[in-house]
Amino acid sequence: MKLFKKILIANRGEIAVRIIRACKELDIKTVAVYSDVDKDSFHTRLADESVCVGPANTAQSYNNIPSILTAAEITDSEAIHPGYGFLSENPHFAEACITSGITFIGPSPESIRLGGDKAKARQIMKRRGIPVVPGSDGSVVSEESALKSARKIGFPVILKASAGGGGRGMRVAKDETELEKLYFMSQREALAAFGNGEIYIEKFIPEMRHIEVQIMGDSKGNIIHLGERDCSIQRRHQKLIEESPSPVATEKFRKKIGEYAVKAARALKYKNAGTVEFIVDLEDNIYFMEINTRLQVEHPVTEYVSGIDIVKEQIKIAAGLPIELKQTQVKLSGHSIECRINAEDPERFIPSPGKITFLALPGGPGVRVDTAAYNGCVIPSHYDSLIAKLVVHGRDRAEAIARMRRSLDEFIVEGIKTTIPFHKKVFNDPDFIKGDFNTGFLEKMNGSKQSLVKPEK
Ligand code: MV4
Repeated sequence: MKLFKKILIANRGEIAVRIIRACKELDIKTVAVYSDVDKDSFHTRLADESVCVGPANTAQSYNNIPSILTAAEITDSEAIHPGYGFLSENPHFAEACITSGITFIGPSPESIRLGGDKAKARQIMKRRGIPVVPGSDGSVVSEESALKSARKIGFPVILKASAGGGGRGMRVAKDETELEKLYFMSQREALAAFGNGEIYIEKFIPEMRHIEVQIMGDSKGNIIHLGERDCSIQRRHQKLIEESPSPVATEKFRKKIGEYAVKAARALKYKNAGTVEFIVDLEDNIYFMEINTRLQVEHPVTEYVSGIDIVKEQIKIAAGLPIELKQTQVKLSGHSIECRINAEDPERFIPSPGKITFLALPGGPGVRVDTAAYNGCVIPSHYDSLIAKLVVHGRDRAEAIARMRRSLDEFIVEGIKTTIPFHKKVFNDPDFIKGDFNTGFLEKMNGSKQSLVKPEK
């Protein structure tokens, strides 16, 4: 049975390539969309058809809803896969697809809306009995209510934007005087960045691990999880390395965090693939942080340990098929790690766009590279700097680390700077090798100031 005849991929780069690959394996025709500067990009070549949706500027192309829907209509596409970023978590887009009679490969507009309101999501989860970090009940509506809530939970507190996620607009206040200042600062920043100034408050957890759980729901209400990913190695709230399983997870821990994740997904009547993010403190206490209602960049590590093709599952679920696996049939094996290879100066992490004059990709046992880069391609300056995901799998963490190290050595990119040298450093760090790291790791490794808490004078 054919799931769909044709799918339009509303994205670019490595994730568009990833989705086209899943479609090909399912014998589904593909339509790529591209902006002027992506005319010669790999995703455009790989798809059966391609449509220009506008100029380089994303507001006029990849984020342009009428343009994307028109491209779907003129090509007779039955469904749209949004990938990550761009329109993937835009409830209006999901709604517009449905209204146009096109299947949106993702959750319902209502789930997307709730997931996008971080303060509301926290409140919903708390009421369902899922532990959340002590903090405000929903958003704080005034400076006074922010102060009241902070006094109750105790300083330091962290201010987060309800519409944010991923760390933008975040501020840490160590006392009342700071909170007064930072409340308005956060609000202004959130308003400017997201068009929504709503702020909520959490107790600041100084040394946390960021651990997230891959979930899948179908239209019959079945929900399963595919284990956790540890994403604690971040810089300026950009994940750089992800792995599964987490070096701190025991069977018991996985069962507990998995149950919380499935419960969180149920609360939103979740269908399709999603991720529930948690904060894990030094005593292994688990707290719900937020739910991401899209396919994530780091999904391949879960694919490697679970043996499940998450993108193919997304397409089957969108076509109305049930998830075939029961939770007890999900078998996780070995260890997988991903390095995000960005077109960036590895010292200063500033973008390094331009022409790739020579490219050699690593390979061999247990190595996967997801990329849209090729010899002679041009990395435009207009988009995300992620150019490749280097993903390895081994029987255990030590084998995965060994495979990553030799793969980083095999990986040659000339013409632009990449984060490969940074990754080589991390994979030689004794604490990383021991699995002894948390979100303060990069700061510790090279003394770089990425801390949210200003050092005392
Ligand atoms: C926190 C936190 C401490 N306490 N929440 C959330 C999004 C992520 N990008 C940063 N986040 C944090 N949330 C509470 N209640 C500290 C961080 C954080 C962090 C988290 C993961 C990886 C690196 C980080 C670096 C600084 C702060």
